[in-house]
Amino acid sequence: MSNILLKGIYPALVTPLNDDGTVKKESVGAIMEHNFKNGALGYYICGTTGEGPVMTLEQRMKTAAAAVEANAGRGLIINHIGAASPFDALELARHSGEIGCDAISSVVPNFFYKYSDNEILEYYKRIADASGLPVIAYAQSMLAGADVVSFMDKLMKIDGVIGVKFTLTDFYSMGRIKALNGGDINVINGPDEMLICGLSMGADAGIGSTYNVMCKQYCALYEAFGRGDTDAARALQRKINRVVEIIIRHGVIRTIKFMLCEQGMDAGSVMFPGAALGEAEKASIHCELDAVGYYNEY
Ligand code: MN9
Repeated sequence: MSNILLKGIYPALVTPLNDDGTVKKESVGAIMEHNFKNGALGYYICGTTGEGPVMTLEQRMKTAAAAVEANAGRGLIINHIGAASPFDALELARHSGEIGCDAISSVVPNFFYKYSDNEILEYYKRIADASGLPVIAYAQSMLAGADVVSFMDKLMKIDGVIGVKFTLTDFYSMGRIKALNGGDINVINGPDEMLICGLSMGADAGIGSTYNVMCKQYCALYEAFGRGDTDAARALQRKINRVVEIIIRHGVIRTIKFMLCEQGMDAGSVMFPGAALGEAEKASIHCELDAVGYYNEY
């Protein structure tokens, strides 16, 4: 039986927060509803975009519960549970299984210590057992420079591990990872501005921050690529990247939250110590987005 679980476009959901850090439950539902309408097949929650690593366990559990409830079985909810303390990660893993998430994901431990491959493998084994759910590794900057292909080869031998969200830009390694396990491995593209590159090297799906605000365009790109229309896929990637460039320049999470607010979804503030956008910068973002046609042509 194939283990390929993800096929298509999954926004890395921003976490809508009040200024005091409490989760705006209605807004979680509103942002998910908006993106379901535009073709999302589920959500990756509490990752980098979702600010999970800087939220408290309570914030993270409330976000996950709100997402599972709003999802109502329609798509996949993938909960990123990586945390500074592995005990917190285990607790989040258990909670994900209890409340009915569909999969969990985690960065490798840890920001502060360099663990051996065997220690890291033990970590993934324990979060898989604690959750009882499929596990998707998250390869990002902490794995840059490591032999990510042989690491994934070892990781795929652990029961429950089904693939990797690959947020590195070494697409040669991505292609080699997709060849592991006879191709029966979920490889998910991380860098939104290079989705077409990931698909070219065999990625099954994409998870990304800017999908929150351009889901329809990303789904069209994914479909164009799937039917072999590379020219159309490239044109869509270029169009998307005009907006991505603006988002990156002004700060990814705060700018996406502002864009959602403009479209009637109250995505609220970013986590402390992230600063809010000032009124002048908001006006400038609006003008820049208008200039590339975001309000009419996306
Ligand atoms: O994994 C995100 N990567 C990080 C997804 O957050 C490190 C991407 O969606 C980026 O935010 C996006 C903009 O650079 O590609």
